[in-house]
Amino acid sequence: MTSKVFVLNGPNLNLLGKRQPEIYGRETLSDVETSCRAEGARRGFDIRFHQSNSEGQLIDWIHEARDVGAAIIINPAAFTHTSIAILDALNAFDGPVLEVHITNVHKRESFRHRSYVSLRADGVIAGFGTQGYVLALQRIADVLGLSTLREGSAA
Ligand code: CA2
Repeated sequence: MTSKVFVLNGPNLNLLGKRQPEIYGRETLSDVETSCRAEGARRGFDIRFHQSNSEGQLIDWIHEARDVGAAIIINPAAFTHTSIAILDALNAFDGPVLEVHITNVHKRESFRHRSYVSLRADGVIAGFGTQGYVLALQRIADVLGLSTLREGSAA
């Protein structure tokens, strides 16, 4: 059966590529989704790609992943630094969890240096731009033991 990998995105990431390109780059969230689906196809993943500005909705998707998901990649955006509720939901998920940040949060304001989600994450990717999502998928493939690329796909 195809492994379902949840790629979850928090508040304001729907504005990616439309505002503050000097900080977050020019790729839109739709471009990120396309890259994740392409990498997912190479790795044999069924990608569940979501974005919400609501904490409750993100938690509901984490709960859904408890039932059907093999792994979670999450950019919780500002909830990274505030949400014990998202941490609690991730703690109830058994598979690998990778935290992704487009920017290097450690180079930014001190309030971005603390991450509740990192208390659960198996790994954190920060500062690699939107490429971080694809790197996270490659890592998930290794962790799940599904690193073989599909025949005919570009590496
Ligand atoms: O670097 C990241 O990926 C962040 O998770 C992005 C969050 C920020 O609160 C975190 O500290 C680090 C902000 C996401 C907002 O994205 C925007 C994109 C374009 C324009 C405005 C906001």
